Amino acid sequence: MFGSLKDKLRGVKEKLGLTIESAAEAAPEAPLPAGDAPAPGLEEKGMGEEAQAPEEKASKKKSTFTERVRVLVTEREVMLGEKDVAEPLQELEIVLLENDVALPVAEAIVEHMRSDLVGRNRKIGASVDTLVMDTLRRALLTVLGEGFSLTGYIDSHERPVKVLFTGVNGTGKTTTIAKIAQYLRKQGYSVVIGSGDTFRAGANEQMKTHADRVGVKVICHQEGADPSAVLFDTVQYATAHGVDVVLADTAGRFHNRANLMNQLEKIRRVMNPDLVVYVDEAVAGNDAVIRAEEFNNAVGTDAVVLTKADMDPRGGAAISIAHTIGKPVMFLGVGQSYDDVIPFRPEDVVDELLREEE
Ligand SMILES: Nc1nc2c(ncn2[C@@H]2O[C@H](COP(=O)(O)OP(=O)(O)OP(=O)(O)O)[C@@H](O)[C@H]2O)c(=O)[nH]1
Ligand SMILES: [Mg+2]
Repeated sequence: MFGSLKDKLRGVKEKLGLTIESAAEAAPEAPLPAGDAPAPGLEEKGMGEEAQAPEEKASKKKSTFTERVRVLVTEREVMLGEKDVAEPLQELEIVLLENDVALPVAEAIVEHMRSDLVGRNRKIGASVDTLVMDTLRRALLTVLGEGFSLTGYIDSHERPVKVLFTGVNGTGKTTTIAKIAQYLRKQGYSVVIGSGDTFRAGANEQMKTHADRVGVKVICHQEGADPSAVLFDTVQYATAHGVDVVLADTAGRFHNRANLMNQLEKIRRVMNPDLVVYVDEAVAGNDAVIRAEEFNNAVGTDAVVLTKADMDPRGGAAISIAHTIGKPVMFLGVGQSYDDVIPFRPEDVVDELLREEE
């Protein structure tokens, strides 16, 4: 998962680390006594040059550090200027964009890193790596949002909790429903599935096969029936039998197909879902982000599932989608078996992205 981005991030981390190291090394030869260091505030206002002791100024390599670094070395404390970090951060932005991170999200990450690194005294201590990793980690976490715990939601809401799955064709809605059904059953919740794709030939059979394999009841009508009616019946069944969760499948559709979007609107009215979940594939990168936004505008979205993350070396959609549409990612699909679904926990995703060994 996200192999290409991980590799590239490793390069950026190294470069940023080297930049910080060289900023520290280029400081005056003899460390200043702590009391003689110019105050950080002066540096931020660009007054450091004037405030600097003449001997310190003389010992600096002018070509490298004019208006560039206000480096103070006091037990390896370093103060970084805008220009110190400009090049590695530009490189980071390019790496993010090349890996399908949406432009505003890449900018937000870079901006967060810049404000985190620049203009403050940094005790780099033994490990520049740690400084770089921590900064990158914080920047990624700000755009990944908080995630969404489905079980937490179920526990705090009246049952049955009704979850409606939407999205374009072939992205993994039906498979995801089977995976989530299995996940919820393993956590002790009872589940019923509504086979709301009455449009595509063979969709009922596909859903039934999945449901049988994960041991969950499925409510079906005939092909061509009104999906609202199927899902209404599914909710009735869940209420009558004390079932905890309704998972409602729908036919794949594009947001610009007015009749199909109206049908989805009717489904919403009739089954009154607690959560509308948008499913798309991580491998679609920016397209997934754009489509998610369109669905969110057209029928609303409460949470997102990104499938096929196992086949996505870039990770751009996973990083961008929550920040772009303002709705959390709930699960990642990571393979073809029923256990291949993992709750989206931003900390785990960042760990994966910054993990050193393959
Ligand atoms: N590698 C991988 N494949 C997946 C994942 N999720 C779904 N798939 C595959 O994607 C294909 C489409 O999955 P479906 O569940 O039928 O997709 P759908 O959105 O219901 O499709 P329509 O009902 O036609 O719109 C199947 O071959 C799935 O096995 C995943 O997380 N990883
Ligand atoms: Mg389907």
